[in-house]
Amino acid sequence: MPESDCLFCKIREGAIPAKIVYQDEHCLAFEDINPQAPTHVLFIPRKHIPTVNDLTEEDRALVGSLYLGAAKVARERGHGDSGYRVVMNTQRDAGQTVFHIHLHLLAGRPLHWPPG
Ligand code: IU
Repeated sequence: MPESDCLFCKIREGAIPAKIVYQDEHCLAFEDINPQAPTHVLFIPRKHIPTVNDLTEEDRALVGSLYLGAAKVARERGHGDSGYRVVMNTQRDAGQTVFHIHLHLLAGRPLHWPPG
């Protein structure tokens, strides 16, 4: 899919509205439109990267920003001690539906393991 057709690139550009809750040099985060838990936030890199398979050495700082951002928002919302999950679905069998990598932050209820 070309970047111009990417839903999350359009959110990054402000062309599609989203409730932005975090931003830094490398990434931004917004509320998931179909939340699966009381906290369900998606952290995306500003750079268009379709799947985890497409990460390169130059993306190390970017990946770190996704996790640091998720931990910050989780702590701010009071989930630091009770717990939260960060997960990045990759390709069809894992349920990836949007091909611009995104780290899900899920919290606010007991999260079962393994996920379905
Ligand atoms: P997945 O890991 O690719 O399955 O996650 C995609 C997520 O993007 C999913 O949780 C959707 O609810 C979410 N989402 C969104 O927040 N806004 C949208 O316009 C669309 C999907 I389409």
